Amino acid sequence: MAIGNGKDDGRPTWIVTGGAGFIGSNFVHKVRRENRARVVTFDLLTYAGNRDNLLSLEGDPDHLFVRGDIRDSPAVSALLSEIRPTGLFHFAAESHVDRSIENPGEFVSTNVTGTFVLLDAALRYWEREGRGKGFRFLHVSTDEVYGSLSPSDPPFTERTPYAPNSPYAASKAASDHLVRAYFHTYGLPVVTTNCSNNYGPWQFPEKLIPTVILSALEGRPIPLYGDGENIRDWIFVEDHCDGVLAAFDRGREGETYAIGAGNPKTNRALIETLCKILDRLASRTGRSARELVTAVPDRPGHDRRYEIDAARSRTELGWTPAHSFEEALEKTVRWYLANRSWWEALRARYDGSRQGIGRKQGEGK
Ligand code: NAD
Ligand code: TDX
Repeated sequence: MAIGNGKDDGRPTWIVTGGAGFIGSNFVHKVRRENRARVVTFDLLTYAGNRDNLLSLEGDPDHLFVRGDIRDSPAVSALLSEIRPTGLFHFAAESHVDRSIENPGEFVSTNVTGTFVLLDAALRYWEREGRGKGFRFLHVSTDEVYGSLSPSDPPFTERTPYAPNSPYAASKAASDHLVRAYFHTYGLPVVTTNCSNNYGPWQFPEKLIPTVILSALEGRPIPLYGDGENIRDWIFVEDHCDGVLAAFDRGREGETYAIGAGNPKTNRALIETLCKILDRLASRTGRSARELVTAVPDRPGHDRRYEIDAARSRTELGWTPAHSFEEALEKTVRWYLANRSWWEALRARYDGSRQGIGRKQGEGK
């Protein structure tokens, strides 16, 4: 397993789990674009992982793709021994709430057991030689671990008690607790980030924003869950990646950092904004995409409101989001318009029905 033409010129090498997924691939591209480190992407390529997300890195001698499972302890240990990284960025997860409702076991297995296996292998590596290299374990988590806010509650901070409501959120909360325990018990240098809802290029079309964009482009119904008044706090994926890097560089060991860009929107308002952008950039019929919005039964246990207070990240990490919501949303729509072949290949592989795009045609219900 060689990276960087096998030369050790003292530059850092990082392992990125889940680097073929949505946020992970944006992160890998950013790190390589800015030449911050050599990168080894370690990814199982589940339905959500896609080699095409890293296509432009083919031929980059400072990027290596390794297909593997974070639950495979011998494989993870061998990877650490061979790569000898100074950082491990843990993005790999089962990430879609609707799927966690249908199939919670997969979430416990990947998000809880997978994180445990990584932590345990990282601890052995750190005790052996990682300590001397200044090794850090950066755990990427979510604001969903804090549960749901009522209209009068202040936004989430790092001090908000955990109250996960979906199997996805509970599995991420469990992984956060294991990360914390490995710091407090063994001293493993960990930092955790808890971020709000991301949007941007390479997001798998089961999540809300790509669902709206692709449904509008294909003239399919745009599914709006429940009364459409649930609130999510939106952040452009590159701003999240900057926050992860800031936490790795400047975060205090054992600490958690809430990351959010201060854009809380109801789903109805967000879809309205997207439809306006789509009508302007991509209307083929002269009819508004708004006509496609269709109320569908609500998600069970659907959290009402998320919102992040990112004051600690701003003050301690010196991090601040660089993108405005409206501009980055339009940039995202333009990306999906310019990268039809990327999502058409996914459409061909997977059924695009509600909650089912990740299921191969003919599979499941
Ligand atoms: P994603 O579903 O797009 O990608 C997940 C990646 O992990 C895929 O490439 C998949 O192949 C890989 N993977 C899954 N199981 C694996 C295993 N057992 N071994 C190795 N690789 C495996 O997810 P995403 O939206 O990019 O989220 C990345 C991380 O960020 C997750 O930990 C998620 O909880 C967290 N997060 C996501 C958001 C968001 O809005 N999407 C917000 C906050 C935090
Ligand atoms: O078709 C849809 N219609 C709809 O109304 C979909 C897919 C979603 N929704 C609603 C449900 C949510 O209120 O939109 C909101 C956003 O839904 P998702 O895109 O599924 O995201 P969410 O459930 O909020 O979780 C996301 O943010 C936090 C990510 O999937 C998680 O990985 C991350 O941790």
